[in-house]
Amino acid sequence: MAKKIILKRAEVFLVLLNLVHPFTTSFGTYKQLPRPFVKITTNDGYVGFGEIPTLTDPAYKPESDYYSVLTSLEKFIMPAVKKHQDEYGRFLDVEDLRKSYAWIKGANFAKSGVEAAFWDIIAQKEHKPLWKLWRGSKRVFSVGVSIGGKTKEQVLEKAAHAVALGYKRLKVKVWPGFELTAVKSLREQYPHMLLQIDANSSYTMENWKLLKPLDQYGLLLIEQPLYDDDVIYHSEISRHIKTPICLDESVHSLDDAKRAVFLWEKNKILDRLIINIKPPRVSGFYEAINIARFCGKKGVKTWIGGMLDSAWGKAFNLNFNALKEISLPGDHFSPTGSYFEEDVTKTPLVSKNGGYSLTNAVSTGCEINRRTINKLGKKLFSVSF
Ligand code: OSB
Ligand code: MG
Repeated sequence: MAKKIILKRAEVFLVLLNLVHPFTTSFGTYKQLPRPFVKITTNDGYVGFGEIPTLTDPAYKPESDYYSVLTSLEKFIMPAVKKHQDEYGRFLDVEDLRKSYAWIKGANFAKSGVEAAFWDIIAQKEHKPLWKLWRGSKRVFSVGVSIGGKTKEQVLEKAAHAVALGYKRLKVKVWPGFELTAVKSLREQYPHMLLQIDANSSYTMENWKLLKPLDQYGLLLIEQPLYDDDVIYHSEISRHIKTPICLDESVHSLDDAKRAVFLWEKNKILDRLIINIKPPRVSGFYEAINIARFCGKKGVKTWIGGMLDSAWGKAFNLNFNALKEISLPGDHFSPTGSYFEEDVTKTPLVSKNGGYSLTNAVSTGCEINRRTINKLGKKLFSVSF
């Protein structure tokens, strides 16, 4: 068990990350991503970092933009954490931390950054890699990439790059009218590749039938075709599409995952449900682990989604991938080498032949470069305990 944690200081930085190649989804194209990083220092000298993989606007989900994350952190979450320490003098574990801000509705992205910094500290205190702390057992696994291109040519170019780098699974961003073009051209080029699509909520109950012809292309899954807050209509259209539906945006908690399983089970199509577990979307790794275990028990496949995270965030996700319940390759790497012109870790994460091997190094297994955080970032506020 973790020894108790007494906080000394919490700081929030906004780090400006520049993408090497623009990334396009159904909701927009991103080039530059300002990212909040939470830095926590304990009274016995441990320092933990947590990245909050926000975008510049709330087009993916409410509260996934950095403006709202910074407000939630400054006005509500940090004061709640401080109040807990003022009252009890310490934190016993991650559950204790989560209790301190449990009354705050939503703000999952913001909460996840504080929790990640806490996990980093606990792993260091216990001198363990995160994957061991989380009782993971798979040290080697395949990884995938997410391709966000505006045109067929851009998609094929990124895919060629990814395939040359050895990645084992391609996911491509689609929207109404682009689905067949993207899938057909990728399938022609790569008949045996694990292939899946992500619609990021761009279809409606009026046009979802555009997805039906995709059944003949042997896709692993169709990710979040409908509304970002919907589970019910997704379960309904899943009755008419053979390819499994994967939920991303609409799962915020273990309860949401349970509700989805309930509906797909009721329709007797549970083998058509897959869940993308994105830790920041569900408030952090604690909840993410519980979702993975629940889905594992139900036989529902899961994988780990990314948010164009820096190498620091990706390293947390790679450790999470060690859980035996995570059954499909995650979005862990950029299709074109590295996502950012300059990243925040001292050494880059390296995939060999489309796989990743976890080491016995403490915490994430890599070191954050504090000089880069200071160079690309600005300290916005801090709390002293
Ligand atoms: O829906 O998975 C998504 C990026 C930004 C917002 C939403 C999503 C994505 C990705 C990126 O697909 C995956 C990655 O980080 O490699
Ligand atoms: Mg997605």
